[in-house]
Amino acid sequence: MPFEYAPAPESRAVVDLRPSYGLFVDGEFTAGSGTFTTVNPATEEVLAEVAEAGPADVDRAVAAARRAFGPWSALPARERGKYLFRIARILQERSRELAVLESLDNGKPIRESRDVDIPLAAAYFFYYAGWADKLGYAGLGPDPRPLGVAGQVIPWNFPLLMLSWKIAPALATGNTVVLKPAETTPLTALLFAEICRQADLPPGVVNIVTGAGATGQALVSHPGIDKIAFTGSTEVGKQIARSVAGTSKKVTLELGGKAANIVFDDAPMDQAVEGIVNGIFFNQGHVCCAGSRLLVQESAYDEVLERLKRRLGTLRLGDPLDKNTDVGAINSAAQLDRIRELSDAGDAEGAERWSPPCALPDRGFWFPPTVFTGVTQAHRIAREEVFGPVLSVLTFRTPAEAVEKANNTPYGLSAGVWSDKGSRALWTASKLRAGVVWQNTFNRFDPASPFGGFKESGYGREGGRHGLEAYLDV
Ligand code: TAP
Repeated sequence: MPFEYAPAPESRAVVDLRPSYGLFVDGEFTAGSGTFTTVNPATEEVLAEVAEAGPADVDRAVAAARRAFGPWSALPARERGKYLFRIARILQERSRELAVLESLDNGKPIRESRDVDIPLAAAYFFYYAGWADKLGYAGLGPDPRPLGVAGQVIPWNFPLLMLSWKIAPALATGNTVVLKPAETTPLTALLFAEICRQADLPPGVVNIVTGAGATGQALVSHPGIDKIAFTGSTEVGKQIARSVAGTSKKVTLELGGKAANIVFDDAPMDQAVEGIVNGIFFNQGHVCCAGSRLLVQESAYDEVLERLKRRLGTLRLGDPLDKNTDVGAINSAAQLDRIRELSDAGDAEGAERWSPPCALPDRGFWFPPTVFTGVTQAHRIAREEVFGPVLSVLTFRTPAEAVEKANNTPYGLSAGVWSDKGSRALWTASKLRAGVVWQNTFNRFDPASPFGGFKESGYGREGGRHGLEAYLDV
């Protein structure tokens, strides 16, 4: 490190953190059946007390969404679009407040919440606002109809962004929603509820029920739900699929991943190393489409590893609100335990662990950027989703071997290919069983592009024109 950085903390003063938050039902904040606390994972400080929704609260929220559905779906489509444009603009206006709150509750660096999460969340609202009055031209028939009430359950890794992926297309197509954020990251969803009020959205169109897994279960099993949109683990996704079998509920599932990031020896190396870092250390690796399996062509192995280690030595881990921070806190103690368990399994199974010198703060949940070499396809760290800043490195000799190894996973959400040769990249992409394949980049998102998985990574698509279909009776 040639010099030290001075601290550059973003101010917390922009956030008006309340001591307690209620459920958002029928346009009002109300009490639930109990409460829980949400903490700052970087310090373990309690941020707020949050209402927990029991089955009766979920029932109230579904009833409110049902009452709102008639008038909302009957609104002229361009009027629905205006509400979405208004919400998108307020997200932009309040972006600093949302970014700070997201970093406080989630532990992600402010650089990411400020430059990625919040701008993208606004972009999804802008994008679907534009579709609201053009549904007849989406290639889904002349008069596609909304489904009714959508029950939506989201995880903690991109709280506001996942909310926007769910709520924006649902509202644009004339549905109403009941959304459950993750237990550890409810705060930006509750600020979004305030934004719905600020935008004068009619009561009941958006309802937010906070709580843990049991609240999610009460929501997805509620008979008044017409459509379920779930993002989370494959295990819970399978439970949901089983619980809706035989009902008329429509379901989309966005589940886990174990993406291969394939680096050929003709890759643009500086770019590739940045892409590897962005692929697995962005958002502490809490990314479903993270490039957690690096496949390097043997002839480039020494060069890639040397450059990668040098680059990792410059990453700054620490206070998520510091604008110089690259790697923030792990979202929860439970997730930290999971990362430790799988990393220990990597050691036990014979892989070689490496981390740059990196002091971890005394309080909070932290894990250093970690690279495992000597990984085989049989190792747990090559097969299971770590959902943390842990990269497994494997090698290959030929393109066919790269493809075979990349596809040797029960998942199929994303993949990356690094090569200067277009024909090689396209050949490889066409053989990969993954919903998204990036070439010479990684972890890029755009509202116009569909996203979703193959195999155990789920079914259905979110984003783009395809994302409309999940909310329409076509
Ligand atoms: P999960 O434990 O599956 O939790 C996801 C959401 O479901 C949370 O809101 C959770 O509530 C709730 N939930 C838990 N049990 C439930 C049940 N039986 N019925 C209904 N809802 C239930 O996953 P996670 O640990 O939060 O997130 C990590 C996983 O999400 C990873 O596997 C990751 O790959 C995946 N993920 C996928 C994507 C896409 S787009 N494919 C995006 C992000 C994350 P609580 O949080 O309160 O427990």
